[in-house]
Amino acid sequence: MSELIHPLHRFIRPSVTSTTNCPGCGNGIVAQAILRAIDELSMDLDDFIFVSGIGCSAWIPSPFFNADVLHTTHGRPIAFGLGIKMGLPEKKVMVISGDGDLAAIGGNHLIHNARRNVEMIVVCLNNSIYGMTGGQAAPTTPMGLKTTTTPYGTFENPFDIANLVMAAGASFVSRWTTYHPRQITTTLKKAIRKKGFSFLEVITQCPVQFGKKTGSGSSVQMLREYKEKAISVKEAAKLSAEELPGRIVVGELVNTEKPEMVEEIMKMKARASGVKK
Ligand SMILES: Cc1ncc(C[n+]2csc(CCOP(=O)(O)OP(=O)(O)O)c2C)c(N)n1
Ligand code: SF4
Ligand SMILES: [Mg+2]
Repeated sequence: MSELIHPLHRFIRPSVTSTTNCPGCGNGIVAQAILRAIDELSMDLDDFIFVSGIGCSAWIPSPFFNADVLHTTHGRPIAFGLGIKMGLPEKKVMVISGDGDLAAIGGNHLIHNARRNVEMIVVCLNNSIYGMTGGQAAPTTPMGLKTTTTPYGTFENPFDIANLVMAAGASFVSRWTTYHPRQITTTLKKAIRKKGFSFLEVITQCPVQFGKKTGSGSSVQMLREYKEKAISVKEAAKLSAEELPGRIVVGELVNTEKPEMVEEIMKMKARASGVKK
């Protein structure tokens, strides 16, 4: 009998034989959706440079993708991504990291590179917690939740990351959940082709650190919750502000054209050196 090989297997680094993910973690769903987008665009991993910070989700490209990957420091993947884009503008830069990495310690890199509209794809896996380090409160943790660092409940209002990035000026912003893997792939195909800062927030399950604390428990239960809470941008527009809390607005939040910083710098360099472009 011939061996069945997964169609995306060729994208996986041959030396990888095990995973760091806990059973039921959403990371695998997102990893597969990303690779499927690259496959469906008939692109190659050599067209990309992947960058991640530190956290469970940062393990997605490194070591799993058989590609050029920078597994950087906590909070800094977007800064590394900008450096790569400046040096190798022909490459697609894809940052894959967590809500803590991108919106807490890395928050300024996130908003300023969204404002600059630097061409890169940023996939933010938002599990509403610091997963890898043991379940500390993140800037996305719901108000009142008891976590390792907030034993009596959090007392901070959480960020809506996609809205934050949209307000900062990114030209493409979208949100889905791990209940929507096909939509993640379709969105990423658009994001990869976009000239500008393309941000995809994926609400994802961490059954071990987050699910245990909310009582949601298993990843199946968490996926069911995503299904029930998800509402399209169009449907959400019909609801009042009082009806929206507790819902997850999914879909394309913004898709617009505006100057992209790396291209503007190249044009300026050409002007400064007297080369007409
Ligand atoms: C400068 C610095 N501060 C703190 C840490 C510890 N640290 C590593 S990962 C992490 C949080 C990870 O959370 P997130 O980015 O949401 O990723 P997840 O594990 O949830 O996927 C923290 C606080 C670190 N490695 N470096
Ligand atoms: S701790 Fe949570 S985010 Fe990290 S691998 Fe386990 S389930 Fe996934
Ligand atoms: Mg997290």
